[in-house]
Amino acid sequence: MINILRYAANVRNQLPLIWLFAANPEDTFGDCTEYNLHSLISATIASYQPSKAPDHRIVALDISALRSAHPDHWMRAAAIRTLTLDAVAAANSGHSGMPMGMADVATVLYSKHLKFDATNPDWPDRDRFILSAGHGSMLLYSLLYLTGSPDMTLEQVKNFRQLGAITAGHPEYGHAKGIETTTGPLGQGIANSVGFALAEEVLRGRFGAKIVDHYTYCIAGDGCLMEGVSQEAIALAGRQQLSKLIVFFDDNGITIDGKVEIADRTDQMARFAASGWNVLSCDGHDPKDIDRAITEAKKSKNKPTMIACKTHIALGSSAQDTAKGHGALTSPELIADTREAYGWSHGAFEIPADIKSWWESVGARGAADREAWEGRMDKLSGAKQKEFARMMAGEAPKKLSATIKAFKKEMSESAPKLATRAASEKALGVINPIMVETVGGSADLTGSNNTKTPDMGVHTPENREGRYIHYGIREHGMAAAMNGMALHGGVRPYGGTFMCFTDYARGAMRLSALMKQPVVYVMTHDSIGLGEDGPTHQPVEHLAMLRATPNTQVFRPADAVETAEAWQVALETTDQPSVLSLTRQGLPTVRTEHTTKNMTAQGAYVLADADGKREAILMATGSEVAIAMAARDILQSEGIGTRVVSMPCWELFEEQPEAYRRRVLPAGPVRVGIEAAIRFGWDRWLYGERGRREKGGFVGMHDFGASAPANELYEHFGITAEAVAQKVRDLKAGKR
Ligand SMILES: Cc1ncc(C[n+]2csc(CCOP(=O)(O)OP(=O)(O)O)c2C)c(N)n1
Ligand SMILES: [Mg+2]
Repeated sequence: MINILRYAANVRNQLPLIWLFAANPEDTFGDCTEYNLHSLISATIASYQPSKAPDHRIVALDISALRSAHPDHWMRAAAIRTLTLDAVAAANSGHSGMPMGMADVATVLYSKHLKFDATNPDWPDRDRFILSAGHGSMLLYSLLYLTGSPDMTLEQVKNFRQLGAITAGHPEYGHAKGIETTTGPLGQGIANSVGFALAEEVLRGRFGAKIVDHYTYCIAGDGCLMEGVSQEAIALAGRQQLSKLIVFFDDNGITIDGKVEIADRTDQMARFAASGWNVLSCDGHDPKDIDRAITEAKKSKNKPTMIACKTHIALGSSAQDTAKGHGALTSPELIADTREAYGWSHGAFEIPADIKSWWESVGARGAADREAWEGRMDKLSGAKQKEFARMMAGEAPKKLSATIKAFKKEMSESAPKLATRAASEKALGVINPIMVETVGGSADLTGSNNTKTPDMGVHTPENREGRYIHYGIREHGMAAAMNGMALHGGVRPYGGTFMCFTDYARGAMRLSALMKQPVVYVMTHDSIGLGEDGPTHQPVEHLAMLRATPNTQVFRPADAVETAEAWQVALETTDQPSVLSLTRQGLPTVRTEHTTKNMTAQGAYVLADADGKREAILMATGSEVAIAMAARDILQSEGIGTRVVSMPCWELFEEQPEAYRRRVLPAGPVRVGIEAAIRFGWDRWLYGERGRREKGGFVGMHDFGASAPANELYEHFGITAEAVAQKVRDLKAGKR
């Protein structure tokens, strides 16, 4: 009983509100007399301790005490703080407070722990540093400039947030080496870092600790930890016991709207601990305490570590500890006062030579480690060295092409009736054994997504060589982890869920595209063809959304042959993600004549040409290609010459030369697009590409689906061969 009351009091974390769970207290409290109950409540109230420690930030910070406690450290960290103030002032925009608050942690991390070599920023066995709180980009740019990273000149820092500069508002992968991932959408970086750490484990499993042995460090703020994706990432990292992942929580108690308290009172340390993490805390402005915490974190054997760093946002300025400190501090008086508080008498963007050279020595510290690593690499057999280099470069093995050709031949000859999700599994069955860098997985739909092949082994702490990851029901976390894996290099991640739940993964899928990462999304159950699970599970707008996303290739293969071709293109691609939109329901083989050429690589092609005068062109994708073929039979029997164009990948077709596109889609015939999805996007092929408005029609979905057997749904929504034939007749008769 008393425990119930204590629990109620503590959960509420305030003077106890005591809830009685039944109208009649005796129902709940058994033989408690009124007196007993009263004294129990009194005892509980008396023993109640608020679980939250008083916020030390309320106490004014004595900056001069910080300065004098560690004078050298202070000035080195102040270099980050003042560069941030100067760059934000020059841009008249940006975020000053986070770098000012985390400068001490970053200084200790870079100078005492981070294994990196500033002049060789892409050395494979470097520690990774992920700035999840991407709005604090000036922290990263300052560190790269100070340590002597070749790309990050002072000129670039001065051009913070300007067109063409590598110092974008938020760190963008590809702008400068040392920016390990694109961050800014909060929560993505911490979720990427789980992928980085997973890739490291998989590669260590394959090549051993002499070749792959580094840490992944990540700075995440209150915002990152509030985003849902962080929970998916934290839980996955805890389960996988990623002990080489160390997350610094910038525990400053402030976000844009004010104190964190206005929206959240999560005990973050308890939360991480509950997900299987090692949790530590430190005073984020005391270099000794920071060093202690990192040293301790690195000893963790089977748990990732979170270090809650108590910090003050916009440290040393009049905006310290306030929401104002989050954003751009541009007032000249504030900047002057802050510099004075720091004891910094140098001009804007001016770093005294002794401080710069100290930072450069930090940047050079890792050269010996790198050389030692290169020595160990040289001792590997030539074949292993080649394999490592190929995998890190993201090159598919030469054997892939021949393997796919043989598979296609077999499929064309046996012409199975197969769902494309099952065809995908069959294709993976021949791909995975020869492409050992693939790391597959699913968000708890392995049996439905058909993503696992027997050779892979399940990745667990006990089996680091395993290449299959059970991501749990965490689509967003899976996608973000796959980004991290792809960015780490050396592995080729693919992962599955139901196509409808691309929505749940969307935040990270967009970043795969923006960062040009060749992640493969295996999205099955891709239309009303999934049947009885109904409209909640039947995607209708998702193809349009994915096709609207720049730098993403969306494949909707029609049969086992196209599925294998799509896999080949996806795995040979190095600079964009691929989405495979696959069916639940069985489909006939439409490519019954073997071609060695990868037809899907052209995006669209003539599958069956018109007999006689060409009067109609039917364009279809995926499961609707077979419907188009059946419609062609009807139309040909009526003497209407009909061509069927299979369009497994619009993006690739768009890239074809005009002459090829004209050959596939010549002017003249009526055109019908057929796809069990909404029409959005189809007008380009119906009206564009030499098409005409009065000669184009669409057979597909116009609204959400319904729960029923698939065949009935196709009839109900009018996606049938007869409906297509009728559309052609109508268009030919001038009816639209
Ligand atoms: C997904 C997402 N939502 C919203 C934002 C806008 N935003 C940028 S920073 C921020 C507040 C973050 O607070 P915190 O992580 O505590 O950073 P601090 O203020 O401590 O620097 C918000 C809401 C964003 N960048 N990403
Ligand atoms: Mg904060």
